Amino acid sequence: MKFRRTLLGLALAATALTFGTGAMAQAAYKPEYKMSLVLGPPTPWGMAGQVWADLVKERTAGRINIKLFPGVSLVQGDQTREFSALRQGVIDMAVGSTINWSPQIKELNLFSMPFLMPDYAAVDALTQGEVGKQIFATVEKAGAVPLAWGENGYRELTNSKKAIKSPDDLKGMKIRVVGSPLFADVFNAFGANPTQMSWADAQPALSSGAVDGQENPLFLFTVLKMHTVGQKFVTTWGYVADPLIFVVNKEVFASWTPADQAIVRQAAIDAGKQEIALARKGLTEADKPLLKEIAGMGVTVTQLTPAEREAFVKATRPVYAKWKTTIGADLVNSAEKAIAARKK
Ligand code: X2X
Repeated sequence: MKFRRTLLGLALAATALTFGTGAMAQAAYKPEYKMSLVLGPPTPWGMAGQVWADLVKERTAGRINIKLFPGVSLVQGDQTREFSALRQGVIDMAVGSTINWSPQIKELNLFSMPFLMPDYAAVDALTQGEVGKQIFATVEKAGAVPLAWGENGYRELTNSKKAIKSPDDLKGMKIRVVGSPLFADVFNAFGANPTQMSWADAQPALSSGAVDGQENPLFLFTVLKMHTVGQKFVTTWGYVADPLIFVVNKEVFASWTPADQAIVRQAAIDAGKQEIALARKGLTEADKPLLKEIAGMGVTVTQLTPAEREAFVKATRPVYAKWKTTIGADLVNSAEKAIAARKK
């Protein structure tokens, strides 16, 4: 009898222990995780976040619940503080642009180097190759867990004044820029008047005419109907494209089981692939339907000839040389080599 009681006691203790550890592991999971984004759905960027969150919820059977905070609302719209907030744990996870994190991670300026990436194959040669791995190692060292690449896209020039065909056409024009001083250097090289401001401030500045123009991927032009805030001219010059990076705060990532970590990582990769296709829609087909759609809004769309484009490239060479040193010549050289070797 005594023996049986002891056995029963042991069994009960073991049960308590099992439940105990279970409860502890569960307690480490937050009921909800905060995901920061600049642009929400229906933009490709916003869809990247939405698809990632949905896949994670489904594949973890609701163990990991993610809420989207577009408009970088967790940092009051100040997008260049997003990475610091992520590192500090104010933000649990994010899909963020390399431009917005480049004030904290100088290597991310690589993608903002003027005219470095002439086409989508060049973008892929970087993000999907060795350079991409190096960049992820740098992000990891900076204090976050990078999981996958997405894409904001080629940033085309829009303005309210005139068709831009040469650097001279930009003289004196007030252009909104964001991110690191690299962008100010680029627009100063054209003799323009760049002003650094967040996306939240850019929209009223465009409406009121406080700035004449801006640069952003063209899906944003159609989603926001930028022609209604006076942006009547678009120049496709393909000077830079900003990738997006899916990241998770280090402590948050470490709090998940290896199986859940793998799920979150794979969901980011899957969402990233879907999102990149969406970001390129209308721009990779031969007749570029997105440009037609914009022209249909009564907007003058200027596509530069190779010779016209070359004038912009030339004007920015000193900026390129200066920033090559800041970013790290080795990394920039690797990027140049990867692009030269790309499959078109
Ligand atoms: O602010 C911008 O221009 C945007 C939305 O493209 C970024 O967050 C980099």
